[in-house]
Amino acid sequence: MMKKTNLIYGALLIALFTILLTACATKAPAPLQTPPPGANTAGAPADAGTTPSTPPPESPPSPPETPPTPQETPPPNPPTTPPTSTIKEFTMEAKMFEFIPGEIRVNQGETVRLKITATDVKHGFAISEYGINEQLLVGQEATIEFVADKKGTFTFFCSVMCGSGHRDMKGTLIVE
Ligand SMILES: [Cu+2]
Repeated sequence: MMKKTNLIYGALLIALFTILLTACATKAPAPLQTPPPGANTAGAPADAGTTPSTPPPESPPSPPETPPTPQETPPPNPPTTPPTSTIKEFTMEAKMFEFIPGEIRVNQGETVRLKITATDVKHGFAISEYGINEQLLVGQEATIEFVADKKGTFTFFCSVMCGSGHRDMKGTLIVE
């Protein structure tokens, strides 16, 4: 009895396995085979469609890369530098009882550099509005530098008593 039962169970198990295997084999191949044809067919067109569409996006990026922009940037820099370094330099003489030249004309924002030498006695050079007041020793060139940031006409004058005409020892600074 036992042996027969075992045999029967064994046969049933084998049958079940066979059925399962067959079923799996049938089902497995079916799905696998079906997709391939469909996938290939659909895949080819899909890829074809994707491929053409991909290049266009890449093309647009290329234009943005245009180097012209960087090249245009350099020019602005050079022009900016010159104005900044604008210095108006004047060599002047101070003597009884005048400054030579007696008139200095500059543009607003320019840096003014005055090189003044007293040739007879000690004098001074002052511009009240710019807070300038320097002594000018005989034979020694004094350098006075300032930024002409205030527009207008200003009087520069001798600030060291140098004689009878001292009060009339003046000149004019014009900032336009
Ligand atoms: Cu003086």
